[in-house]
Amino acid sequence: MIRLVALGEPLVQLNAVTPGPLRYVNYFERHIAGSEANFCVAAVMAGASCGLIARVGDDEFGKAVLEYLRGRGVDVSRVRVDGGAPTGIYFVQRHYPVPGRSVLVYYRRGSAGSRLSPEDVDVQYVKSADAVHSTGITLAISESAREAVYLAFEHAARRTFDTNIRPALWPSPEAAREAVLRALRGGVEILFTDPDDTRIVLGVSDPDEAYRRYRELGVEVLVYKEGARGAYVFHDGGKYFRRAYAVPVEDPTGAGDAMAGYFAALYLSRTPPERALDLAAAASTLVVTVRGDNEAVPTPADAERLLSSL
Ligand code: KDG
Repeated sequence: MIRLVALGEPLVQLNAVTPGPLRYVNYFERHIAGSEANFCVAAVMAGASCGLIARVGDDEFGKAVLEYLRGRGVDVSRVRVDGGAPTGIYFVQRHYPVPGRSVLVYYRRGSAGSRLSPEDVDVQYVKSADAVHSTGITLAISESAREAVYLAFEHAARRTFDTNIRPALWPSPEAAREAVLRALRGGVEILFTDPDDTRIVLGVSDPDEAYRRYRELGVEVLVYKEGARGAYVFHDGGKYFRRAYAVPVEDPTGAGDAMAGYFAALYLSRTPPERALDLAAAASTLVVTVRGDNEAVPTPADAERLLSSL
């Protein structure tokens, strides 16, 4: 079984039960999310093992994160409980101002998760994994978290990375660009990204041009997500496009993480990239049909059922 490790902040998500501006939303549904936690759940669903390196607060929400992720089969043995700061939370505003899209409103500055630091990186644990994953979110939340990612990447056998640039978390696009380019420097085997992030990182958004440029930076496999249109996988000089399925969208948050966790787990266990992308696209399709970032990630058999129903 492929063994993955991810670094990043797990968060409590308060998802608006009704669509529209948050100021008129009276009910929220609580979920456990955070990009790398979502990645781990998806990887486990796809048949890998995944451990999370993170911090949570010594509070009820921190307990909820640990119990939920443990229950989903994620190894939380390297999630440290930090009594000095609270577990981070965020709200999801749905279908407003753009129908079909969500807006994330963070209350996480100074959170326990953002205090992730190189001290939390158990080098032996990292070295024993087949691959280490992180995202631009972890690079953004604090300098110590960013250094933790660079340290883990230095010791990783293989690296996977999702640019996940959340403009609300960065002082400027240039800061994001610089941090992402540094993460790519040691050689990332699978890069997950999209046109918006690639415009920031490379100044281009055409998928073929993006592949050419990322390849020069050492990326072997590029998963280029074009949202509601579909996604490409580029590898060995070739490309394959998977059109997205048209489904009713409840909340697209977490779709990219489902695709990344699923794809990484399958590809690294030697599933051909085209097949891995088909199944990963099925996983991310199901995620957008519900609130919550990871509850609807399917088993491979259910992903297959969706693929064969189309
Ligand atoms: O990809 C989904 C994430 O954006 C969401 O779970 C919250 O981790 C999160 C973040 O920092 O945006």
